[in-house]
Amino acid sequence: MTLIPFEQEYELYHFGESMCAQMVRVAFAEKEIDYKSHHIVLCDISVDGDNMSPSYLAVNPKAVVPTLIHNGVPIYDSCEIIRYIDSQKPNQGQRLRPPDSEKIAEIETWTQETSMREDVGFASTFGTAIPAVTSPIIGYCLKRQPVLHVIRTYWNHPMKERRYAFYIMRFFKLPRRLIEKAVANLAKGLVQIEKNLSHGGDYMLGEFTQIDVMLMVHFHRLEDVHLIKVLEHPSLKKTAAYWNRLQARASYESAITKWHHENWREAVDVVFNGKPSPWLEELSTAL
Ligand SMILES: N[C@@H](CCC(=O)N[C@@H](CS)C(=O)NCC(=O)O)C(=O)O
Repeated sequence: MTLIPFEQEYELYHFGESMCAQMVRVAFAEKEIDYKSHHIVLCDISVDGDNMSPSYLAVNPKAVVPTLIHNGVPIYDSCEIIRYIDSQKPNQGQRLRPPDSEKIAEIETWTQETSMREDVGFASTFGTAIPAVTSPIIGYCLKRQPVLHVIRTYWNHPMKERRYAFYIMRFFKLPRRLIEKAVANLAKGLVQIEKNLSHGGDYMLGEFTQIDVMLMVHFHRLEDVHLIKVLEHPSLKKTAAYWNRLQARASYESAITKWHHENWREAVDVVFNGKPSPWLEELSTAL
């Protein structure tokens, strides 16, 4: 295996507003593990993006973030990274994967549902639905970039399906039926979260685990896409209180809001112009 040059035991390549990167930063914060940060601005967010640069491709040939380098060994995929750091330092900071097979099974089920997987259809799970409702923000960031620059940059994306997805967001819009599918799956996920919280504990399994790391990031994104008002629905009272608890954790600020990026924030302001998402009503009705 090729080792990646490193200076510190843990080195994280990540981008401030990437959900996969946010999950990993929250996990690091909860585990109180230090890392050297390499901030990789994504090409879809800025004309100066560098995830497609030869130097980053040498770290991650798929050109995506996050990548963890542990003593020179690369670990890809946000869920893998969270599993890995919790197993490396089980007794440091918050235990994210408790040593209880039933709990691990439940964590894995929720991980499948909430991760940014590439092995299921787009918008077909809670985790893959969120990028669909985020597409207008990414579309806006891409539209700020010169046409030829976007065509050239994404022509070289190592993941072919992403090449077309970015072109669609730059030049068209995602098909309405895909957003409808995403909204239906978001509603399904929210109902399930409320049901899970009926045990009366503070977090999804009672104690704080990897599931809560992932959901903290999803709820933050629901805020960005102006859908968070769905939590005002009378059937989601426990979920609304849960989201307040998640935001009160120190990791929310240190790993999420502290990493806001100006291009993304400007896009959110322009796209929604202070108004709720046009999909809010459909989402509330689907609950
Ligand atoms: N399954 C991977 C997905 C990684 C991923 O798609 N990252 C996105 C940001 S959340 C990215 O780097 N996108 C840039 C691109 O596709 O060019 C994970 O969970 O880490």
